[in-house]
Amino acid sequence: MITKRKHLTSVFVWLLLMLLCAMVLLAQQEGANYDESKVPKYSLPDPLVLSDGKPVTDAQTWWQRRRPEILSLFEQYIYGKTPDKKLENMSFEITSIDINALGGKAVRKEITIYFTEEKNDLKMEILLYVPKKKNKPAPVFLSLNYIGNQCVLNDPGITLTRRWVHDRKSYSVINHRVTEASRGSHVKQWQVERIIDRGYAFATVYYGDLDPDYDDGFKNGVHPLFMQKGQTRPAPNEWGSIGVWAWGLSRAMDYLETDKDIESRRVAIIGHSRLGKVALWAAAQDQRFSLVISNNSGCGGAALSRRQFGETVRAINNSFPHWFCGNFKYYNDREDELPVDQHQLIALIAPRPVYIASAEEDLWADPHGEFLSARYASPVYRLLGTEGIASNEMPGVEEPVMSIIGYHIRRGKHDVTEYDWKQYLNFADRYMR
Ligand code: GTR
Repeated sequence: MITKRKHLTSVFVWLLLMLLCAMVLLAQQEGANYDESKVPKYSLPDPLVLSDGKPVTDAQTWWQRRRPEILSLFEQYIYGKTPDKKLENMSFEITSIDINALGGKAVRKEITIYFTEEKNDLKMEILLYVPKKKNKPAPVFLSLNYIGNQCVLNDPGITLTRRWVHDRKSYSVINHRVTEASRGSHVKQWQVERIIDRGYAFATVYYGDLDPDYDDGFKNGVHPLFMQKGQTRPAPNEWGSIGVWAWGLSRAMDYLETDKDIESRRVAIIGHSRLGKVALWAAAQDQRFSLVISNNSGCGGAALSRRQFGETVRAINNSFPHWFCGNFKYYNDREDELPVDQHQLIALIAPRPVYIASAEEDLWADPHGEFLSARYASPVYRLLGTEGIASNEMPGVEEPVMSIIGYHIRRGKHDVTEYDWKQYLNFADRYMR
């Protein structure tokens, strides 16, 4: 009887906490501006003007001077610098292979990358599906996922993650551990079978393998491996969690370069929402990624910060203090003082193909601000001999623009849908074949 009452009390406290969190989130979202006429006047830093005021008029000056300048501003003030240090004792091991996965259409492999010699918990698990119908190595879509590799397909052969995961409103996560019910719980968001049928391989890693997504003082992920003696947290200009997640994509790339089934000059990275921010930052730093897709990445991703539409710098830093570097917090309510804005993140990807996708009801991510980043990155693409985005105006709903900077806004909410994937595959067919 007493235990039952105790149980009820803890359920009640839990519900109350959830309600409070939801209220805080709603209050934040309610305070946000959703009115285009209230967007403050702003002027964007010009990607084609050097810090000494001189214009950039040729590709060489872009590559040798302006691009490094912009990259270092993003490192210093937004995402924090990724350490130059290499982990000397990193190794990988193929832990399982099934040559008849997906009803015989694909080979499934699981690969563990150990970050240290000890082969302890500092590791990440790559899940890879390669289409069997192919006469040469396959191009691949690589992505981080939110609740473990088992969520992408209902395949009993996938190792269930044993890590801490978010309770993302899901019956398949209990006390921050996934259950069997999480197998295939994100099958719609991933469309793995469609990807395989189109001749692409698919690779994914659980982002929690790299760093858990809560403010843990940077204790439980990869950060401590790179700290100096006596250092307990990253310096204000050193990487936050987004930086570590992006680093993980590059480590997955290191493996893909060794896999004979994969055409490693054709690796597309895709990320949704916070992981869309990660995909953009990864591609800005690592030019081995040949195509990037940002799905509803919003503030700190594709959306211009200066517009202060939907999520603001203050809101994102308050809710997710661990995502960006310490220096970024200075720009709470001071967006106009930022030394860079997000169109320059897109410019760092030039001239590689990049696709930015928004959703009509996802105002928190500022669809118009996401489109404008594509537009204002375009001069850099043009300097490098490509067209940039083919439309100066925001296109209508579900009228995708398929230029080298691609863009669409679809009906509906913050999510990755079948509609999105159809566009991404068309885009990849065009620029990655
Ligand atoms: C929101 C956050 C966004 C976005 C999103 C997500 O709460 O404010 O920046 O990244 O989470 O990742 O789902």
